[in-house]
Order: sequence, then C-alpha cells, then structure tokens
Amino acid sequence: MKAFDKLQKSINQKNSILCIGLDSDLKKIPNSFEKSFNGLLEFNKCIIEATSDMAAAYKINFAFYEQYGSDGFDLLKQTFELIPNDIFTIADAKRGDIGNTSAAYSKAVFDFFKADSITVNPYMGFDSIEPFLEDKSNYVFLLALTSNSGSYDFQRLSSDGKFLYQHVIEKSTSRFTKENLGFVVGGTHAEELAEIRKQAQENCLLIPGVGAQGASISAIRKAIGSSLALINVSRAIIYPQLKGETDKLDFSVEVRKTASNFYKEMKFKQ
Ligand code: NUP
Repeated sequence: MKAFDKLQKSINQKNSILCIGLDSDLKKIPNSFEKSFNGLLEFNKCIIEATSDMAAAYKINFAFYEQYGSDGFDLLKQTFELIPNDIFTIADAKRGDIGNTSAAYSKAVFDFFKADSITVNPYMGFDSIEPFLEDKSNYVFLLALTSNSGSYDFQRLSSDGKFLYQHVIEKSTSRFTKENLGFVVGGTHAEELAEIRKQAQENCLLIPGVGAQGASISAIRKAIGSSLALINVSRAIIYPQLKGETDKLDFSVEVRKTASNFYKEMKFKQ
C-alpha cells in the first residue's frame, strides 16, 4: 500500500490527527522501568499499547536512539516493529544530502526500518529529495517553517518578495504530488500556518510544537480546519506527571489519560 493511502486510512479509521512522538530517553523514564535498553523498549511498548487506538501516527525521532550507538539502532528497529501495521510511521531523521548519499539514507529508513515516511531538510535542493521518492509509494515531509525560534534565522529571509520557506513550498508542490509530499510546520506559528494551509491545500502538514513547546491546539485547529494534517505531541504524552511511588500500570493509565485529552482535541472530523 502507498504510504499516502495508509496515512489517510489511519487518520480516517481513528478519526484522529494525533501523532505521538516516541522521543524516548533513558534519563527520563520512570523508575518503575529498568534503566537499560530493555527498560526503554518496555517503556515504548507500554506507550504504544496504551495509545494505539487513538494515534493516527507515531513519529520516531532518530536522534534519541542514535545517541546510544548500536544499542540505539537495535532499539529503533524493535520500536518500529512494535507499532501496529495499520498505523502510519514517521522517521523524524531530517535527512538530505547529495543524490547518492540521500539514496543510502533512503534505504536505511524505508528498506531497513520500514518506515512509511521521513522528514527531509530541503536546503540541498531537489536532487537531495528525489532519491527518497524513487519508490513512488514513499512519503516525505519537507521542513518548511520549523517550530523553534531559529526558524527566524534563515527560513524567513526573503527574496523575490517571498520568504525562503514559501519558496520551498511553492517549488516543491509544483515538483512533487500531494501523494508523496507533506510539510513540517511548527504549531508555534499559527498565523503562518493558516497562510501555508492556503498555499499547500492538499499536502499533509506535520505540526509539532504542542505540549512542551506551548503551541495552542485551538489556534492550530482554527488555522487548518479539517484538512489533512498530523499534530505531534512527544514529551507531554510520554512523560506524564506522576505523583509519588508509581508502577508500570500507573504509568500506562496516566499516559492513556493524557493522550485521550489530546485525542479529544484532535479528532479529524469534529
Ligand atoms: O519544527 C520542528 N519542531 C519539532 O519540535 C520539527 C520537528 N521535527 N520537531 C520535532 O518534534 C522534535 O525534534 C521532537 O521530536 C518533536 C517535538 O517534541 P515535543 O516538543 O512535543 O516534546
């Protein structure tokens, strides 16, 4: 199945645009989990089992796994395998390089980890993006306007009367179809989000920034209406506030409770 079809199916089936980010970190997992790679895998399993009926997608940020070297790579592979087959997966790896290097990155993400999609940094140009889409069933999210304050440093520089991120969107939407191309837009920029939604009406928007980074869900919803999008929440779901001595069951219940609060605000058709 094409990744784009799986994305739409997953959103429709769950009636949800909630994407949960598995930014899992040994230093942050509750004491009820062993401080080991097995413990971290169990932590991920617990989150997936507690939320898989609400999540339209899981986003796995490679950095959190790569920091542990080869153990982290094993954990990454095992984590992808824990995700039910009908749920859309995003490899948040922000790759992009000269053509043959991108082709190697693409092999790792799509052939080895079997992710449905990848985040790609567009600044090396089309020949750095195309290898990820050589297989037309793949899906790429290009970084457009990122959620962090550094997005003002380059992405908003203007040339020919447009910001750089607007050029990225305009040029790439004319080069690739909506079936292969989405954009990352920070939920922290709700005004620009509305304008980007108009510029790229049919491409899926991956929107991080809710929870720990403070973006407003209602402002995001106002900007995107009921269009195709995924709103990502990582830390605010996977590290819920736990009171006192807790065990794995308490953790799982709290994760589920927190995720369902987000889920209620992130229904696809409200
Ligand atoms: O613009 C971006 N902002 C952002 O936070 C693009 C991203 N890919 N992310 C990622 O989303 C970030 O690296 C992290 O994996 C997740 C946000 O996590 P949190 O703030 O919800 O914990």
